[in-house]
Amino acid sequence: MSFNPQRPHRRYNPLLNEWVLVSPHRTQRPWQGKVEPPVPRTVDPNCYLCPGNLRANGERNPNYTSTFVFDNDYAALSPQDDAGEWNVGLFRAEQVRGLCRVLVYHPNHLAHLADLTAEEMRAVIDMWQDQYRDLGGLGWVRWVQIFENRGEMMGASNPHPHGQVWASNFMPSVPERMDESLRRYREKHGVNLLEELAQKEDEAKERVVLQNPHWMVVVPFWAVWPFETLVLPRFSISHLGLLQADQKESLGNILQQLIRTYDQVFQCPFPYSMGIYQAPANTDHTEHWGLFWAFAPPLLRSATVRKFMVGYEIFAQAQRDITPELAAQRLRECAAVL
Ligand code: H2U
Repeated sequence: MSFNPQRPHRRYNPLLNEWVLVSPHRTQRPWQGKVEPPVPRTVDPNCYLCPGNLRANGERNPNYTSTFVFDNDYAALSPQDDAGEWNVGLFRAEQVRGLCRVLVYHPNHLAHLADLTAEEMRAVIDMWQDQYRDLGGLGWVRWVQIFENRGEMMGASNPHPHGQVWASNFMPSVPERMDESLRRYREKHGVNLLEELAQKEDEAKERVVLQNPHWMVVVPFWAVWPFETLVLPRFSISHLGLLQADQKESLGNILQQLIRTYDQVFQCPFPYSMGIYQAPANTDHTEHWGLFWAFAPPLLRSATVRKFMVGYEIFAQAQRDITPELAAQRLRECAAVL
């Protein structure tokens, strides 16, 4: 097979059954678009996530000393499914049920994940695990989505480090597609796609950014965001509830290393959306699933120039300029100076 990755091509994403257009020759194009000023990190005495402070709904936070979880005061989902339904020709709507919680990592308003001690990071992982067990333990929950938006550029409404969890009685569209792809792959090839992916990336090495005995960070072959990564386990595991103590310790370590690496790329707190994928809850057959973290950071050229998902990408298909291999190399270089 002959393949010149420096020429325009498209790459297949087997997780989502979709393609990304890769146009490496465009990296030289001039940029006169939007430049965003860096956001200074300052303490806000009225922060609604800080210990002892008032939230927008008038409730007061406890004087918490570690992690802190509360029901989102502006939840996107409600535990009551009382909307009814509408099913008239093309126009279809269904009632849904769910819970949304805010997951605060630490009392310190300025401490990000990578700033935490190993013990504090472990508390965050324990919190994710508890949330999956607790919400997945509700018989009606199908999908537990844990995520974090870091930085104003990614829509974080407050710099105090926090994530969220949304649990729903339905499979959201992206995991639904992933479920379908993972199931089909297992049926066709008799192996778990995610385990195969970790093994093949380990062999190929060129897209591996970081690794330790339990985990590896790769820029996926089909990455859409310039410095997109996946944190994959090097062992079989389908959900957070099954994580063991030593796996949690090395997970905390590699996640912190990854965030420090990101912060090195453009010498700024690298904005991202991070999401945790794992098997659907209350579902019988999940052998095709795996636990992994996905990081979607928007920065492209500097601390202030981001990639926009617009134009061709809204109407036709995702597109990237620098190749995933080059992005992985750049990230490895940044990791090496830490
Ligand atoms: P983001 O920064 O990722 O938007 O998360 C903050 C969440 O905190 C957001 O979903 C909630 C918002 O609804 N929130 C509260 O629940 N209570 C508040 O007092 C303010 C914000």
